[in-house]
Amino acid sequence: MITKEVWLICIMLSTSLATTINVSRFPKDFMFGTATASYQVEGGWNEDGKGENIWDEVTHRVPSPIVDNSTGDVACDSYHKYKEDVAMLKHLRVNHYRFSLSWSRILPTGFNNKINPIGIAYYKNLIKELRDNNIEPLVTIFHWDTPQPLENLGGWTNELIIDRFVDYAKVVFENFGDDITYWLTFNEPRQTCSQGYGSKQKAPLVDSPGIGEYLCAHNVLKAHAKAWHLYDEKFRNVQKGKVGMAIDTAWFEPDTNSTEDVDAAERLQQFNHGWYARPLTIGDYPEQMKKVIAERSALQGFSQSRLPQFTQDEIKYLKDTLDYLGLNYYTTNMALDADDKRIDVISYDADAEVNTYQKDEWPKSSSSWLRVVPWGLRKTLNWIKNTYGDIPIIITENGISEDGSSLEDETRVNYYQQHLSSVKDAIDDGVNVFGFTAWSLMDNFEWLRGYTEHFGLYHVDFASPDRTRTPKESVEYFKNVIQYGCVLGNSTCDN
Ligand code: PNW
Repeated sequence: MITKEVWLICIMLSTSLATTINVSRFPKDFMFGTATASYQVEGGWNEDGKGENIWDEVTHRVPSPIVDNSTGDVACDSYHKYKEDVAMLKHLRVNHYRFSLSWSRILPTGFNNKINPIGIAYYKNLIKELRDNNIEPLVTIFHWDTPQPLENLGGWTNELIIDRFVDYAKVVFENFGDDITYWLTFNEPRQTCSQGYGSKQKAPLVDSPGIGEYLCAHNVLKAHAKAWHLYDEKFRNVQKGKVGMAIDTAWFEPDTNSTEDVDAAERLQQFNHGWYARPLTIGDYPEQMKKVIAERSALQGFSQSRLPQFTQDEIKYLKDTLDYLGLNYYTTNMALDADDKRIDVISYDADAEVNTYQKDEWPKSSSSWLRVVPWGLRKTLNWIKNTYGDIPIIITENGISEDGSSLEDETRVNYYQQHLSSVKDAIDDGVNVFGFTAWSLMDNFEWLRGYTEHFGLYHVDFASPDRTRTPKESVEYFKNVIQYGCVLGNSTCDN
C-alpha cells in the first residue's frame, strides 16, 4: 500500500505533468456512478429457475472458446452478494449504479409464458437495497445474454425476437418501473451484432459477416423503438422514467487532413455510432452507409443491398425514440480512406472502406484494442451534439484494464482523471452531459477474455469461494472525485 502522502504527491505530479487537466468543478447535480452487467457478475447461472442463455451455452462448450476456459457460472457471485456490492457503492458515495437484468432469470424460456418469481424477487431486492442507500438504479434491460431458446430460432437475426423483447420489456416495466427513472434498452448493440453475428468474438459466435450483422441491427432498432413506444403509451405518465440506449464508439481521428481521410473518419463514425443512433434520432440509417453498402452489394452480385431498408412508416416510428443517450467510450483510432476497397470481402468491416490503427505513443492497457486517448472522448461528445442535436448524454461506460497483479492501479487513476477532465471540457464546450459511469465496479467475467482482463475499481479474488472484494487505489480517488466534484480527487477545484 502507498501512504497518503506519497499518494498526494503522485496525484499532484500527474496533474502538473498533464497540463491539460480541467480543474473546474463538476455541476452539483452531475451523476457519478459505476456499472456492471448480469452475466459478467451474477453467477447463479442455473439457480432458482433461471433458464439457459447464450453465454451459458458458449462457455460450457468443449473445447471452450474462452481464453482461460472459464465461465460466468459463479463470476462475482453477485446473485448472493448483492448487499456487499451495494455496500461498496455506498462507500464510493455514487449517485447511481448501472446494472443489467438477466432475461433468462426473469423469463426462463425467453418467452412470457412463464415468469420466474424468484428472478423478479432478486432484482426487487437489489433495487430496494440501492434505494434504501440513496443510490439511483440505472437499468440495462439487455446486456448481451439472449435466452438460448430464442437463439435456437436465430436470435437477433430473426424478427420474431422483436415482439419477444417487447414482452420482456413489458414484464420489467410492470415489475420494477415504479422504482426506475433511467432505463437503457440495449447495451452496445454494435458488439451484439458485429461481434455476435458478424465475427466470432462474442456469443452466439455466429459467423455471418455483412449479412447477419445487418439483420441483427435492424431487429434491435425495431425492438428498441417498440419498447420505447410501449413505455411512452402505457407507463410514462405514472412511472415518469426515461428510456435510452447505451451505444459504444471509439473516436476516429483522420490520419491526414486530406478530404479522403476526413470523409473516411466521418464515414466510420457513421458506421459505428450512426448505425444505431441515427435511425432513433434523425430517422433512417446514415446516408454514407446506405450508399456504400448498396454499391458494394451490387458489385458483389446481390440483387439488393445487404443493408435492410426501413419503410417510411418505420422511419417515422423509430425517429425520436431516445429520451437520452448512453455513451460507452474507451479508446480512439486513427482513420484513413482504404486504398484497397476489398470488394471481394463481404463484411460490415470491409463495407466501411476505412483502415484504422492506433499510435505507438498512446499508452497501452491489458486489452489489445484499448489504448489511452482521453481527448477522443471530448471529440466524440462534441460530434454527438453536432450530429444529432442537443440530446442529454450520460457516459454509461468508460474504463481501463490491467493484469490484476496489483491493487496500486495508478494507470486507472490517471485514466479516470484524464477522461473526466475531457468530459468537463465537453461540458464547458456546451455539450449536455449529465453523468459519468465507470466500468466497472469490480473485476468480472470479460467475455471471451475470461478473467484475464481486470476493469474493476474493486479487485475480486476469483480463486476464493467468497469472491472477496478488495478496494484498489482507484476507489479512494473516485470516491474523492465524487465527494468534491473535482478531478483532482480533492477539494481544490475551481468553482
Ligand atoms: C464493453 N471497443 O465492450 C462492454 O459493454 C462491457 O461488457 C465490457 O466488459 C467492457 O466494454 C470492457 O471490454 C466493449 O472495441 C468492447 O471499442 C470493445 C469496445 C468497446 C466496448
